[in-house]
Amino acid sequence: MFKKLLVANRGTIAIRIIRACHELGLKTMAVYSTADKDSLHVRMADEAICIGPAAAEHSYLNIPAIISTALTYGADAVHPGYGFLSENGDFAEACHRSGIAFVGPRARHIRLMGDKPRARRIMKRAGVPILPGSEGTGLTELREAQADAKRLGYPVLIKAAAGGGGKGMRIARDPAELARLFPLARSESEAAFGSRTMYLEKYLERARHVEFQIVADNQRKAGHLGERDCSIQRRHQKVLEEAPCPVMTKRLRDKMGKAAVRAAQVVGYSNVGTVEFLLAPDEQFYFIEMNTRIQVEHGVTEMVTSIDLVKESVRLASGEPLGSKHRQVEIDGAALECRVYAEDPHTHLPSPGIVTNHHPPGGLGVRVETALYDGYRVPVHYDPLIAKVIAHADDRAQAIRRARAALREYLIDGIKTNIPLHLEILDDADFAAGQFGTDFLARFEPRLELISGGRARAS
Ligand code: MV4
Repeated sequence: MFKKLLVANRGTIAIRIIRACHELGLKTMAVYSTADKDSLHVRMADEAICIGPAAAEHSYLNIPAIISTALTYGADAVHPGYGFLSENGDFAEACHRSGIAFVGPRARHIRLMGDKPRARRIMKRAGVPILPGSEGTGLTELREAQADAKRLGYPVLIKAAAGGGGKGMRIARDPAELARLFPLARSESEAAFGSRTMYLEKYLERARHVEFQIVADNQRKAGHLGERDCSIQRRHQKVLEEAPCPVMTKRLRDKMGKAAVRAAQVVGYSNVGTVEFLLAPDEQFYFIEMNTRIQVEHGVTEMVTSIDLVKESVRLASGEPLGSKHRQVEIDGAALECRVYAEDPHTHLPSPGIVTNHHPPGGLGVRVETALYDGYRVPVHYDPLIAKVIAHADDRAQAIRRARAALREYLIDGIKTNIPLHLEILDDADFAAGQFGTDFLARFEPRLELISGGRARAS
């Protein structure tokens, strides 16, 4: 096992990683930007080093600064968390070349799954179902997209080959929309990923976003820890996730789980990872992408499996084999995660500032992951996710009640949050019935905004 682990992240996930390491008996080292000097992760780690200014590009994304900090202070492992450098093949390779263990898959697998058309090709060959879409390595020109759309039929989804998580994604319902949106999506991809390569997929409406948690060791042993339903997203930012998926059956879980494990095993994947599928109302499912990192929503899987995924990621990176209990797990009850964002609930604009009063909820089955404290200033420079409220109970109806009670109790003064949006979702009849898909918030939000008197926003 490692001796000292450098946490290459901030906020809630940095704290989560520090806790897991301390349980494993590892020393921890935080890195931080000047904007985060008063952050909780800096205090909680055994050591902390300032690596640059507020702009992430010069601090949390600064590969040479992080590698040299690890080498100087003798960290033998680095955990990237999610976001920032977590899916950067160059960073994983730089760690490896410096003799530092990267807690995650090998650089090759990060790069492979980061190339979405390539991942599609591999899955197709492995017999994992994919949606009809562009073949080959992707495309850059509108006329190529037009030819593919003609073959696929509308609506189509324009996706970035280097994308993921919905960035640079656009729905085109007819040729005019394709002509208008393709250049937009391509520019967005170029700005975000430095890549003009795109691909099309047939757009699947009213599907659910169901992702499987994968665990795999260095000896090609792999298993899954069940699924999460992440259909409730706003502009491709997840808002609420849950485990298990409300419409899942044992038979379907077994079938989708086998496909997810095959997806990981055909490439020889190691460490924790997530295989994303779209699940259609007819129970057909399609691979959309694989995420080669721990995810924000890992906590709901932890609650229903009692497996600490962050500890597992560290153990697997150190070369420990997958235990037999991780290859066939029981799903215990239901868990919901509400992502609390520092944003105006009506305009969805970020609401940074000083938290004058912070009192998180608690009690049986309530878990809060946050880096907030009284007097903390939420910086403007980073993601507005400030807390995750996770409720776990014997069944989904109880978990919803527990989440609702917890959110009502949550006191955060000084900044605006999306807690009112969560309370609306948790009170919704379709949500309670588990009857929702990826279009849920699009249908839902105008109603919220009328009730609360906010201005309607076109999306
Ligand atoms: C799709 C899709 C429908 N058809 N692909 C969004 C995030 C990214 N990882 C994949 N996503 C989707 N891909 C095809 N071919 C639906 C989603 C999707 C979604 C789309 C619109 C609004 C909300 C959504 C929530 C989850 C997934």
